[in-house]
Amino acid sequence: MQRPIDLRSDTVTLPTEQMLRAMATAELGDDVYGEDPTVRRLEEVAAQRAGKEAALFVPTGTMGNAVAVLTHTRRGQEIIVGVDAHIYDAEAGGLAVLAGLLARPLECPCGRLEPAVVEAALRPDDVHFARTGLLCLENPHNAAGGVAVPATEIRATAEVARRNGLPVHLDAARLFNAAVALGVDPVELTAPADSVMFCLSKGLCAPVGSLLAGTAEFIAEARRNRKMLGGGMRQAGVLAAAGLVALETMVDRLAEDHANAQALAQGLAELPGLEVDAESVQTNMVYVGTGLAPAAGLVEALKARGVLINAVGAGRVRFVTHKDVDREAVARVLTAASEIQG
Ligand code: TLP
Repeated sequence: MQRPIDLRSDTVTLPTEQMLRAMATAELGDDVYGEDPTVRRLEEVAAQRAGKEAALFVPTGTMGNAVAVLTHTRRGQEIIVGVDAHIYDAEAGGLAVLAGLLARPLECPCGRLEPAVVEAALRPDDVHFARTGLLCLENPHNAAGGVAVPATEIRATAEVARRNGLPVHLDAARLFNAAVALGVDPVELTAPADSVMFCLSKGLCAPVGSLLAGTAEFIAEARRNRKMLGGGMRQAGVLAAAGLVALETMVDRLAEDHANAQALAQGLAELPGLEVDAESVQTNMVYVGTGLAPAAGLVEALKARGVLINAVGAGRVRFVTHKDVDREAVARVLTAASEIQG
């Protein structure tokens, strides 16, 4: 029996040999004392790649987002966010529980928060209202299909916040997927935001780790909030070492994952009973509607044929391509799916 083809997420990727070697030989110290040279190096490289003054290494994207909102806002404020943004929809209510925020979830068609819609959601200065404290954008937008939102559109939405003195946080868990898909430097996408979070542990294949980047002042305060959440790690250089290799070696190859996702989408679109918009697939995610058939049925039937995917609703599933899924694996997935749908 062959190993299953795991398309549940790009988070399932295993570290490369080069990462494991770097981890084994990393120079280490106690990072809470600021003495881990490998973490420091990663934070410097990450800040540079994100075009910000400073960066902070955090264990997960979820913690990076939580630290960001804690650092930008005060309890009782409102955060403007897309209704299906990860930070609102898939981070266990951290906005409310940890940061004491009210969410102002807005429709976000195709991963875009329209400037006029954001403008209309801003609270006037009135004692009845919570103060608007933060605008959060996501790019690529996961639930919208991994779509990469161009810099011009991010800038236009962020500009509304800027004009109104509101900080902007960008959840760019898959920042480099967006940059590769759009053919731009990541800095173009991050520039409109005050802070940005990106992950090393997804398509870049590091085992653990994300970065939060922003001004030096913001990151100094974020460091305190990370400690409060229990994210002050000691010899974290053992993880940062893999992150450095991820940034050095794994960014350009994301284009392969995108091409494989496109091939998968086109193949699935030909099968009866599946709803796929191959044209909208820009990065490494393929969301598929299962029509009237329950998504769980397709998940189980594919699992029986050695293909793992996730249901993301009663009638919707997600396939995610990554380093450990090559073109031959895509062909096997399509064969398995055609046996079921045929
Ligand atoms: N996303 C995971 C799941 O939680 C859905 C995945 O498999 O896609 N922001 C965005 C846009 C994300 O997609 C994710 C993870 C996170 C934040 C959180 O990152 P982690 O998993 O490191 O906490």
